[in-house]
Formats: sequence, C-alpha cells, structure tokens
Amino acid sequence: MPGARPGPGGSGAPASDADGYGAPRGLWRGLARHRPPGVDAAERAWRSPLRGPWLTAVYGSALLVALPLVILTGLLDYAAYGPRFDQAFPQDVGWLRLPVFDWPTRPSWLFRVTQGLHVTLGIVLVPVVLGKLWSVLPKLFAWPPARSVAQVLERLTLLLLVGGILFQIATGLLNIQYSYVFGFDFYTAHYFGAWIFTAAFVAHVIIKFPRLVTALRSRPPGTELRTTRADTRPEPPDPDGLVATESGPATVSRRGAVALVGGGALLLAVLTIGESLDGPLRRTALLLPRGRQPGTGPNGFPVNRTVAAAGVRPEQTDASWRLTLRGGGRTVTLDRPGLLALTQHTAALPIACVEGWSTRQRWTGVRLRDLAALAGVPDPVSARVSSLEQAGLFRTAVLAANQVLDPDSLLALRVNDVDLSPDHGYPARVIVPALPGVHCTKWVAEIDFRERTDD
Ligand SMILES: Nc1nc2c(c(=O)[nH]1)N[C@H]1C(S)=C(S)[C@@H](COP(=O)(O)O)O[C@H]1N2
Ligand SMILES: [Mo]
Repeated sequence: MPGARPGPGGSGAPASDADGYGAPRGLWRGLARHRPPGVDAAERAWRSPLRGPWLTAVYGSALLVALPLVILTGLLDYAAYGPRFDQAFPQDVGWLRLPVFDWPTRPSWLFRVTQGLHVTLGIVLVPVVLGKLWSVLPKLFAWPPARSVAQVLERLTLLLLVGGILFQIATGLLNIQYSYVFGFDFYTAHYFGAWIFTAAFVAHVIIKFPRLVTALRSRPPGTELRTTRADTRPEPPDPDGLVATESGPATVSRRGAVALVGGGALLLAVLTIGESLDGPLRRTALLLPRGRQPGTGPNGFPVNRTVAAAGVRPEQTDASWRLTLRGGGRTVTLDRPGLLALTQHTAALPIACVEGWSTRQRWTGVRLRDLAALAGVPDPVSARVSSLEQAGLFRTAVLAANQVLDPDSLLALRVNDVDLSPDHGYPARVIVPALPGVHCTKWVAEIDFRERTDD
C-alpha cells in the first residue's frame, strides 16, 4: 500500500492505533483506507533525500533560539506602548493583558533596540521558516491526517503554528511597508496572532524537543557539512515519517540546503539593517521604503507622516500658533518666541518607529518638566499631549510621570541647530528618551498635565 511508511506505532502495528481516548479504532483505519484522490501522487512527488530529522532539526534549532527573542521583543514593544493608557494597542485584550509597568527612559536606545531586533530578526528568519516548512511539507499533506485523538490535537497545534507564523510574517511585513491593506487593525491582529503562535510554539517545542536532540546527535554536523551532493543519501526511516518512502537523487547537498537558507537570511539582514543605521548605510535598506527617504540637510532623516498627510494646514503653524498648557486649575499659553525664551536644553535622542526604522538626532527645546512646573504641576502623574492634527491614530499620546520628568524629555523646537521642518513637527514636537516614535507627537497644540490625586 502506498504510504505504508513507518508511521507512529509502525504501519504494520494496528494494535498501537488504540488511542486510549475511547475513539473507535475503526475510525482511524477507515480514514486511512479512504484516501482522497491525488494523495498518492503527491506522496510520490515529495522525493528529496534531504528531508529527514537532521535537516528539520537544524532549521528547527535556529528557530528555537531566535524566535523567543522575536516574541519577547515584540511583547516588549507592546509594553512600551503603555498598556495602562487609553491609546494603547490593542484597546481591550481581556486576560491577555501585559503586566503594567512604567516603560523606562533609560537607556535612551532601549526601544530602538527592542523594536529593531523584533523587526530585523522577524525579516531575517523568513528563509529559515520557509526552509523548515519545506522540510516537513509532505507531512502537512500526509494521509491519514491522524491516527489517534492525540495526533488530531498535535496536528491542530501544527495548524496554529504554521498558520500563526505565516500570519505574523504577513501582517508584520505589510505593516512595515505601510500597506494597511487588511480590513482589521494591525496592532490587534498582530497581538492576538502573537499569543496564538506563541502557545502553539511552546506546545510544539515541548512535543518535539526530544526528537530535535536525537536528530542532531544522529549525524555529526562536521561530517554532514562536508558531505557533497553526490554522497548525499537519505536518512534512515524515522518515526515522524519525514524521510521519503522513495527518495530521488539529491539536487543539492544538506550543506547546500543549510547554506541556501543561511545565505538568504544573511542577504535579508544586509538589506534590512540599514534602516536602523544613520549615515550612508541607510541607503542599503532596500526592503524598507520609508526608512530610506531621509532627504538632505539637518532635517534630512525619515518622516513617518508628512504635514500634508496629517492634514495640518500652514496657517495653523504660522505666527498665530499657540501652545496651551493645562494643569493645576491653570491654563498657560505660549507662542514660539515665548518658548524659545525659556531655558533651552539639547539632547541626542533616537526616534524609533514601530514600523522598523530608527535614527538618532540632536534635539533642542524646552524640558517637559519645566513646562509641567509652568502649568503648576511640578510632580505630574501623567501628561496628555495633543496635536494640531484632527484625525489619525497618533494625534494624541499620554506620557507617564517618568517620561515627563526625565531631564532629556523635550518639547523640541529645533533639530540639529535649525528649526524643525514642517514634516518633523514644526512648531513643536515631543521627544522623550526610549519612547516609541508613535508617542513623539508632532505639531503639538496642547499639553495637559495631570496632578497626583492619591494623597
Ligand atoms: N501628530 C502626529 N505625530 C506623530 C505621528 C503622527 O502620525 N501624527 N507619527 C508618529 C510616528 S509613528 C513616528 S515614528 C514619529 C516619526 O517622527 P518623524 O516623522 O519626525 O521622523 O512621529 C510620531 N508623531
Ligand atoms: Mo512610527
């Protein structure tokens, strides 16, 4: 019978098909007998002698090391958005809430690193994910799909694992390209997708880790990586049925397959990393359109949303512009010369966009804590910053106490010794160490400092 490969329990050992869950044994046998058309042909088509536990384990161990970093930095990025604030994304996540803590302002490059790692690693791992999927592809089409209730559950996990990672990659990549083509909110979808994938990933690691260790031990990597294509032989039949029943000749060696995936990952790294680097190397970020169009001059660094796109009109930012400070029952208005007459402070701080790119510039302006004191709230619990922008997700942001009080937290008026350009937030914009770019509000109109009420 075609497909009579040594499956779990061995194909010739129906006794072990008893699954112990009380499902009728006949069900599984019936399933095995009713093979849908095309299954046999498909099974014969998967003939690469490279497929087997070793190659799967090599790709698998790379993912085992790197994916937790992607997951962790991703969750940290959500935490940096501030789950305690009403502008946090997603809005309501029920019991999947992240622990609430004040996102620190030090080191100032913290968010630059967490989001940079998340996006860059997420992209770099794509070839590894594809290689891993290729190595187990026949399993996804194997018939019968399951031989026991336990296997049904395992395959369900696989569905969430494979579906989950492909969904995360697709939504992540589209978001980086600013292609909001989906009819749902990216932040919400990517967040729930992350949890679904993470749960499946943990289950998969628990189930497969012993197999991974055995597989890696079965072939010394030194020998394997020295084996040429001509000497490439299939692995012995394995309990998971990764090894093809009828292998064809090798078209590449295992070394070649590992190099192909590794090279692909390296190439993506080279084409991505530039978005996090200042200077001419930024131009190498071919895969990330936004981070690459910095323009020239002191304001020549990436723009997330232009003044035109934000719908902020020139007459709103001319000499008639006023900043309103609220708090402590007091309202203070300042024009730009008034702000420039206050003590100015300069700090080199990064802007790190959640969509991937980051840059570090020298900003000059008034300390937020000085503005808080002016508003009569020297010890605020938070501050709500509102933009001239009328619509859009990022027109307001809430800053926590530590983010207002950091000595480098600024309402910036100038950058690199010149006035902010309209696209970078003229007349004034927020810049706070380690704050996600999203919350560095441009074209600020008002800051509302909230007093502590707990005493
Ligand atoms: N009012 C307003 N401020 C905003 C945004 C926006 O869309 N509207 N985008 C934010 C985002 S997502 C980023 S990454 C930074 C980018 O700042 P830049 O365009 O000056 O580089 O601005 C932030 N400030
Ligand atoms: Mo951003």
